[in-house]
Amino acid sequence: GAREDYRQIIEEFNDFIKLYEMALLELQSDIEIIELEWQTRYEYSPFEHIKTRMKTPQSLHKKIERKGVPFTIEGIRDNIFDIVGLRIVTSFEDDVYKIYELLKGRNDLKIKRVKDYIKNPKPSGYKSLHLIVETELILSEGIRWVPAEIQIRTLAMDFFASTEHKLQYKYNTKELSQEMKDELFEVAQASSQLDEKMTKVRNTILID
Ligand code: 0O2
Repeated sequence: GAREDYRQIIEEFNDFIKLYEMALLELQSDIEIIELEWQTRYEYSPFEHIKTRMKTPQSLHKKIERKGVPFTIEGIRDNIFDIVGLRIVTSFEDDVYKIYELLKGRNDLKIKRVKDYIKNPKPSGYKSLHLIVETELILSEGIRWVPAEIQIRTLAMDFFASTEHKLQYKYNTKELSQEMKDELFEVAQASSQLDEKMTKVRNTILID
């Protein structure tokens, strides 16, 4: 009956999402181990902090609608690659690329797509390096490769992105006036200048 069908759909959906939850755990521990290794091996670690999140069902639904694909397991599996999200925040801009190189060398990670919003910032001024990856998940039934998005950015880029995201949310997206957008863009430029200045200071210290 309809009730049985409904129950089956929910069960299948739960199993499907569980795979992503497992991938999040896996990816998080992989990154934390890299971070710990750096801290113990070298005096300096490029990691400032790490944050993880699972996409909320609301956000997932919104994105599916925006993309115009069906809200089904297949629709989600084939079109949404950021159900698992991991953000790595660094101190300096070149640390972003240092971490990227490090991830590139791993056998348990496939880098499927790179979106470099540091070299090509978004119109908002947003900067970040986005990697669409697949992480290896070893299950009793075999190996699964599960998609995830890794965002790598500096503290200054993160300050801009997190604060601007909050404002967008507060004012319910497209409501931001041009004046506000311009002001935010200036904040993004100022954040970039902070990164440049910090790098200069560090380079001076390294040379001295
Ligand atoms: P959440 O989950 O709340 O962070 P695509 O799949 O490539 O067609 P998508 O996913 O929009 O399109 O690609 P993109 O732009 O590479 O990644 C979107 C994510 O980047 C956003 O997640 C934000 O986390 C971040 N982002 C992109 N542009 C901006 C921006 O202008 N300001 C801020 N603050 N963040 C930005 P979501 O989808 O918003 O969801």
